[in-house]
Amino acid sequence: MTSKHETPPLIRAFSRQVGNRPPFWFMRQAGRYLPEYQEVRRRAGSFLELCYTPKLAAEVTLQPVRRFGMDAAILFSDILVVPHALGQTVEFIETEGPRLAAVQSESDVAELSLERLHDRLAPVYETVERVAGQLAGTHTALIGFAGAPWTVAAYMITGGSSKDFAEARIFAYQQPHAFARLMALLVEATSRYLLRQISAGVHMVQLFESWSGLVPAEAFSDWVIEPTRRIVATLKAQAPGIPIVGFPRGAGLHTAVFAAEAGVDAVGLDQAVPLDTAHRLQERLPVQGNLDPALLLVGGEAMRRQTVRILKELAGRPFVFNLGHGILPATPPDHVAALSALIRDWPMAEEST
Ligand code: 1CP
Repeated sequence: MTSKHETPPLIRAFSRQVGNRPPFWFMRQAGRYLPEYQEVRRRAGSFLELCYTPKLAAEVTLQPVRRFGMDAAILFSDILVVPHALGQTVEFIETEGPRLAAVQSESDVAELSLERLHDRLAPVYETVERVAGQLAGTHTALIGFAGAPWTVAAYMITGGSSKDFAEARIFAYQQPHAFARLMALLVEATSRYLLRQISAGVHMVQLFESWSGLVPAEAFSDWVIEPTRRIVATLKAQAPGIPIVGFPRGAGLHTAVFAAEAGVDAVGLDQAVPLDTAHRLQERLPVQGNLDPALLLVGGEAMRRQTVRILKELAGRPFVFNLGHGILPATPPDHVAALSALIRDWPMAEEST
């Protein structure tokens, strides 16, 4: 326990402070790899029901922190609650993933509405309040999040997951006006949604641009950087001091431009980003990443070796340890415990290399 006014280590890292060891959390740290999650998930019935039941959502948000002692809890919800709150039909099918009533035309876009946004998302804000209340007085930060507009639009247009989201790109090229209208709506909805998460008590927010790797180079500025920049500008004006992390997964050569132009306070990196590139990016802003989730699943010496490499290269500058993407469902919880211990004990772990 600590005083209410002490800043959590995670938040200090985003104001470019470097502590003894970097703070850490893991994308998808709550979820199917944890037996205690499976138990609550069964009780909730459907996945969306779990997201919209504050007591249960708060419980699964806190489960990984209790077990592993990460420096942050991430709100348990999903990026697709925003389309749902805009009036689109969204379901999660057990073995298949999300299924949405695909947006196929400008009239489909016109049917979506901001009117009931906060109504429908009220349970999510209540989850934030509950978790923030339980974390008050601890060192653990609470992370809010949303999908970035391109990634959310890709699901909305495709009607579910996809390897390449070709339908979404085709829609953007064939119906540019409808696409622009959808993106503008998502910029507005996402800004409002994140501002409410902030007033309910999150300490920082992350924008997941999980599918930025599918955006053609010529469109990267219009589809990824500009919408993010607009959300960031609104948040900075209305909630200054709340760090914003952008995670442009798969952005490759565009990552540095994203870091320079999107206005985010820190950039999340996937495992394809070389560590020397990450190290150079730290001259401009804090970075977060980027252990391959497959190495966490494998565990042992291979996991340890790459973790030490990442820490040696990045921990001397503003840095938050994370994975390059979400925890895989088959990951043994023991490996998550071992990784957490390795980071927590840094730099002592270095001596045994
Ligand atoms: O219990 C279950 O069976 C559902 C599995 C599950 C879980 C645990 C889904 C379905 N979403 C979530 C939670 C979730 N989703 C969190 C919770 C907090 C945490 O990290 O612990 C977060 C941050 C997300 C964000 C999310 N959802 C993203 C962005 C991050 C990423 O993974 O790239 C995306 C793309 C989604 C969509 C989604 N939700 C769920 C599925 C199966 C999918 C589709 C993924 C795909 O297209 O491959």
